[in-house]
Amino acid sequence: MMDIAVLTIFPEMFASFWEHGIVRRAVEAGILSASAVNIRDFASGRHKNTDDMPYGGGSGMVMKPEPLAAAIRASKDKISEAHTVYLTPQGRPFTQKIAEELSSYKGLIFVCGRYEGIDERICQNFIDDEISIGDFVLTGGELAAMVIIEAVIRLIPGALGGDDSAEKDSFADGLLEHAHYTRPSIFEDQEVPEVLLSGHHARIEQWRLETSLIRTFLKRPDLLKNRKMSKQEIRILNHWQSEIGNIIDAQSVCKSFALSGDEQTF
Ligand code: 4HQ
Repeated sequence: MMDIAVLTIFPEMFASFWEHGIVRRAVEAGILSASAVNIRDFASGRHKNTDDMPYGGGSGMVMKPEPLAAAIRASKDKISEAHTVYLTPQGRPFTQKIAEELSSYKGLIFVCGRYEGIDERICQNFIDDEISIGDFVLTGGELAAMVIIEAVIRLIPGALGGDDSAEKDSFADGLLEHAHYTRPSIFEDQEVPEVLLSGHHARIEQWRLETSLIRTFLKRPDLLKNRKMSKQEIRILNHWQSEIGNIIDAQSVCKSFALSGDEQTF
């Protein structure tokens, strides 16, 4: 059973998130408990302010430390051994590996900032981990928290409804997914690759690995650089390399017969 608390001044943003799809299924399966906590409930004073002007001047507001500290303490009391995450562009870039890491905690607390962010003393004394979902600017950490929560929940055993689809996903083995097709077998003159209709399971698996590898090489070569390849994968890439070599060799033969080099622009 994983326990998740999200600390935010906009808890309503999470209502439909908790009620749909994989999050709802995980809660109904009894493997997840999730809630949004309103930081304002921990603010004091007549106006229950959660933000204030920045020391040193300048534009924008900063989230006050006291309500945040009280809200985090209350969540830590409820969730034993919780790992506390602050969403910020300064955090470590979120990856599937970090999703796997987070999925091993019994409890997660996500702190969502608004405005210019939270008082530095909260970062220093109440936060275990800072994570960014990418190099772009959001208005608050709420959407970033949802992105991370979704990626984490689907890794909890039983969250996807029994089958092994989490292991077969993009990134699970460091490659992009192969192409997918469904009926009809001909759509606007475009046919489904013949091998997929053959019923030959070994050849289908070989085709899928081959398209995964080539797509990864073409679209995200960076993913291949830091990845240990299997013998079969090396065999596939060697095969493509020699096919490409054949094409280049054929060009060289043409060139040697050509009188002018007009076709060769590089
Ligand atoms: N934020 N990845 C919250 C982000 C962000 C990101 C900007 C977080 C504003 C207050 N969070 N502050 N990128 O852009 O996680």
